[in-house]
Amino acid sequence: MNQPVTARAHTNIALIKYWGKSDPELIIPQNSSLSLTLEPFYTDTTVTFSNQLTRDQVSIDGQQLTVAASQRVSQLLNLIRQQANQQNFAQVISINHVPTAAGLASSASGFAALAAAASKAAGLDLDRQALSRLARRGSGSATRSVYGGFVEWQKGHGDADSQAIPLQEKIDFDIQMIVIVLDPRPKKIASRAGMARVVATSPYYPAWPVAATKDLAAMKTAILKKDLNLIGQLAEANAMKMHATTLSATPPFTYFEPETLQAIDLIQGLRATGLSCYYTMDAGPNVKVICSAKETPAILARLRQHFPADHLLVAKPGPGIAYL
Ligand code: 2P0
Repeated sequence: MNQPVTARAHTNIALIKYWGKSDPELIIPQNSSLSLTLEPFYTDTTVTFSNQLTRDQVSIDGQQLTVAASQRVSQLLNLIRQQANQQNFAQVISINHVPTAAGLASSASGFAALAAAASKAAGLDLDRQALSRLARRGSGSATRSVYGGFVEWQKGHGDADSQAIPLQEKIDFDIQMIVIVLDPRPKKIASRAGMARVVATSPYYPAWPVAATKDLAAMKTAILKKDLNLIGQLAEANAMKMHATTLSATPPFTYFEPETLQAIDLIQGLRATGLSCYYTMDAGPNVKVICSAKETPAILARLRQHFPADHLLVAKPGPGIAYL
């Protein structure tokens, strides 16, 4: 039996979204994206290769997965086995440190932690760019979770250069997020299926990568200027452009729930009172508020009038992958 290796990766929220693939097999995106890694939400994954195993054994949060459910994990392990010339199956034990009600996707932190732990356990010594490309093969958003702080996933041209780069691992100005948990249930349409349907059927989709490319350039300037209001405005507008593509798909769909619109209305109202707060949303109904730590107490006080306190999760920027 080989030595167990444990890695920790934090989740990230995109300020400029990844939405749509040009190569679904290799997970090459149609547009580059930009995210903020978050400190309180992470996955710890331990991988051990062993010649005693007759198949990969995967457990998440104490639940043993079936062969079918662990297929995406085994696919990533197969890539690692090929690269490392490793014949053995693996035991994978993964624990998500995301509050149970958060309803935040764990595929970003999960596949980043798996790529880091499994590659090292298999005997590979990958640098972070190679790790980012490997994590990408598990899930697109995992590409960015290799790094902390502000991260850009450069779409590249193919497997060799579609990878993340750190823009600012240690952020030197005041920015964080408040996650408003509106619905912790699993999403109705998984992001993978949702974006595939949009790419295949929405007549508006071709406008998306063009708009996202412009938004990304503007966002990088806003980050350099440490301009929280501009970052928020750009993130909000970019998220809504992404969500506009779902309504124009066939059949149409939306990740919005009635409570999503209520939350958006509330944030717009808070902004009208002079607080710097902006919203973004991913492939689910929960709303993430972009704001400063300084104004978080005032924003939280208002949000608590409408949402239970344990559905409001404050998240500072977080670090990249670490071995434990
Ligand atoms: C993002 N999302 O940039 C975008 C915004 C959701 C909306 O990345 O198919 O689970 O595994 O590459 O990474 C979620 O999609 O999809 C996602 P796959 P993933 O964060």
